[in-house]
Amino acid sequence: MSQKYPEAAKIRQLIEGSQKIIIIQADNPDGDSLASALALEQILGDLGKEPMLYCGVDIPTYLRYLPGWDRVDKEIPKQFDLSIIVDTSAETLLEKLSQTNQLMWIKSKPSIVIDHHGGDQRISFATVSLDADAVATGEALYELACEFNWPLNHAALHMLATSIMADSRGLTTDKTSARSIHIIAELVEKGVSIPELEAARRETMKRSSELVHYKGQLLQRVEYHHETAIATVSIPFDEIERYSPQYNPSMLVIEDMLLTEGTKVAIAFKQYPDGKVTAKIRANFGSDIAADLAAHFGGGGHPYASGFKVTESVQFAEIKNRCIQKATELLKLKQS
Ligand SMILES: [Mn+2]
Repeated sequence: MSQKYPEAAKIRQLIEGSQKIIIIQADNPDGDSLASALALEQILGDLGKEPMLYCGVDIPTYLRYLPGWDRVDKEIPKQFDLSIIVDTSAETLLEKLSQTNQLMWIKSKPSIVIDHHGGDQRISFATVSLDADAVATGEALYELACEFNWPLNHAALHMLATSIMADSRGLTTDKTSARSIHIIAELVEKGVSIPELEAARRETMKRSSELVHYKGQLLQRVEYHHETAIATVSIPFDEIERYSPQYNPSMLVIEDMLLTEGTKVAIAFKQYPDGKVTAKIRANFGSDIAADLAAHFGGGGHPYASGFKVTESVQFAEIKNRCIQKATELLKLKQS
């Protein structure tokens, strides 16, 4: 038996001694957390256990192509023997559990954490925490499955591959190791079809023909400032009303705006009838001004993705000009 993870023996012992097992995703579910939770559900089921799935927030629509997403519940069952928290080591991401007083129940039973984030954070009440050096939680789960000779049915194999492909962005990220690629190869040998996985994912990216045409209109209206350093687009309220139920108009074009040669920052403004203006900001690698730009207007976010909202009665043109000015200033500071 390999000794990849020193925590493995304890994990096995806890699972073997439990019947009802609740699998917990944090309040920011993604492709890795959901697919690894669903893989674990299959494995535990085949081991004769009774797995249940929990997540404090709704599973985002872009993940609903994964069969089984609708088994994820927002309530912790009254009775369970063990919890397994996947894909997080941050207690702050379990806020929904503490808000609803369900965290007490989790703390009253043994808890396993299976994660791969590699930071200093640990979930304080965990009985055992595995923070694997792996590109995805699915990779760590696969290693455990091999070590324990866990059964892997087709659905489990499919979900493990989905999890690894999601977090490694198709085996292209920094943390993708030779082992990650080997595991994908092994999963393919066991019957997983990567084209099938990709086709299912792409299906969720498809949009109505109306939205495709609208995206074209938005792209036509992109304005560039300071050569092409800053790209902006403005979305009036009638378009918000018409298209938002299908898709967020800003998100239709903002990534394409960032793909313009020379563009460092992309800003999508939305105009509301009461004078409110919102801005979504995205920045390209090396131009990490998004958080500072948003903060200047009372908003917030990350260095490469942020947003703000202005409700004071200022003309839209004025807000837009000030935003472009501030962005120019911040970009200049970056260069100096
Ligand atoms: Mn992950």
